Amino acid sequence: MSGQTEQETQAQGADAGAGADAGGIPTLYVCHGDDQGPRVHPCKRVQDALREAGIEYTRVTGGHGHPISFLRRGSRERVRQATGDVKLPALVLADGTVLTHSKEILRWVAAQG
Ligand SMILES: N[C@@H](CCC(=O)N[C@@H](CS)C(=O)NCC(=O)O)C(=O)O
Repeated sequence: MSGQTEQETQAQGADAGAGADAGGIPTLYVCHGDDQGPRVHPCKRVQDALREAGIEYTRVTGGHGHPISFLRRGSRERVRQATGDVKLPALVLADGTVLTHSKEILRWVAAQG
């Protein structure tokens, strides 16, 4: 299995975290598509990479993702509070560092080896 925790949290729910969780595990904010769909999907790509690298993370569904901004639905206020932006995917590291582009996240994952 993967190193992923089962602690999925809806970002708009009352218990959504504001960043990395208390245990120092990074928090990954993804769109509603999560890690389904084609490998080209950024939220899937970063989760595949995290799993392959054996890096544990907490997944938060941050919103209904869509490349066209006006087609996105729902508030992303919790994502903005946690990451300073509304882009998905975004990874918040234990030290509070925010990685907001899938390429940046993939670079960080590759550097953990
Ligand atoms: N170039 C960005 C694209 C990210 C992207 O397209 N994310 C999807 C969700 S996986 C999306 O719909 N983004 C717009 C959004 O945040 O709704 C990346 O690779 O991180």
